[in-house]
Amino acid sequence: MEHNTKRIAKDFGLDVTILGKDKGHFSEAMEYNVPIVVRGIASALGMEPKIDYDEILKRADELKSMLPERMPCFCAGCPHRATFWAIKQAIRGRNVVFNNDIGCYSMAFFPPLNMTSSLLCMGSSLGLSAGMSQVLEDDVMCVVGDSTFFHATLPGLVNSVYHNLNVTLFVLDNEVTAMTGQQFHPGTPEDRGMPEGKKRIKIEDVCRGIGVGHVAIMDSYDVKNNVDIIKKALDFKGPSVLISRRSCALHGDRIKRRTGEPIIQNEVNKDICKKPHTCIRDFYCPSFEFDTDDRAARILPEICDGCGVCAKICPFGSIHRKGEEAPAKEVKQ
Ligand SMILES: Cc1ncc(C[n+]2csc(CCOP(=O)(O)OP(=O)(O)O)c2C)c(N)n1
Repeated sequence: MEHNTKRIAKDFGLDVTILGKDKGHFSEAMEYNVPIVVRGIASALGMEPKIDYDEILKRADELKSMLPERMPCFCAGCPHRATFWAIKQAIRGRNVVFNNDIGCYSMAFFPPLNMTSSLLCMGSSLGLSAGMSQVLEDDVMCVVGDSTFFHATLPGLVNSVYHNLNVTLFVLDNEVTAMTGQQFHPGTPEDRGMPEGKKRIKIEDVCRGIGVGHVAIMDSYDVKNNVDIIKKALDFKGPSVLISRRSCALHGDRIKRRTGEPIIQNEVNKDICKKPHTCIRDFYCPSFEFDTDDRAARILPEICDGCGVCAKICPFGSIHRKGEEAPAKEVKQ
């Protein structure tokens, strides 16, 4: 922008000084924040900033240290959490390379999942996997979102089919471009808020059309069945695509609130809970709270979105939907 501004000024013969990165008022690299911008403007104008930002930042750091540390995590009800839970069970005992991509699912890189081997840039995961699959003995898998599939994964998929590579691609289809604010994309179903006049393109149709030999669709919340579906895809020789489908929890809940569909939350039955804390430590859903009095898990009604996946993964079946006695079917840990 700075160089173009200079070019335009030159074209119009303007005798103006243009200040910016070239003269060192702003840095060439890294993200900007308010103090950086204010200091840059002040230095360009030869002034001292009127606010002492160093003091404010020091104070903010002090306050930050008072908060308990927590890794960024998936929202309550996020289907990605359930998909990764199933993937974790399915790859147990296998040598796997798992390349990540850019979207909400990038968080699988962080604890407690620690599940992916690389995280580079949008669309990189299948390209990297395609290369790796030609030199590694391991199962090579990668994950993209539905938006990233259309935006930056198609060339890698064509390449994988053309060379018949042993890669498994997970497409986490949550209907929207969740991370950047739930925008629609070509795969958003027409009846889930897609603007009128747009035509949905189904991810499975694209994959089959390109010639992917093994394409399966999973319900992200159906953790138990998904473990077997994933194992089968990993055993398949050639490129395989697994589409894990469930609405982004925030998007889905917004539609439910609009249509009046009830959100039935879950609760922990403290008489059954043996306090393994799987739900807090491993499942890492923000709707769980640790009760410091009795060391049991508690579900916060203001956060729980009623997805019910916690009930499926609880090793003691101590979680159930409010108003129901029995938990959902247990899933082996
Ligand atoms: C080349 C590039 N374009 C755009 C972005 C901005 N961006 C970050 S995440 C994202 C979309 C993620 O959507 P999706 O893959 O569907 O995953 P979700 O967040 O829904 O799980 C975009 C467009 C980017 N990081 N890189």
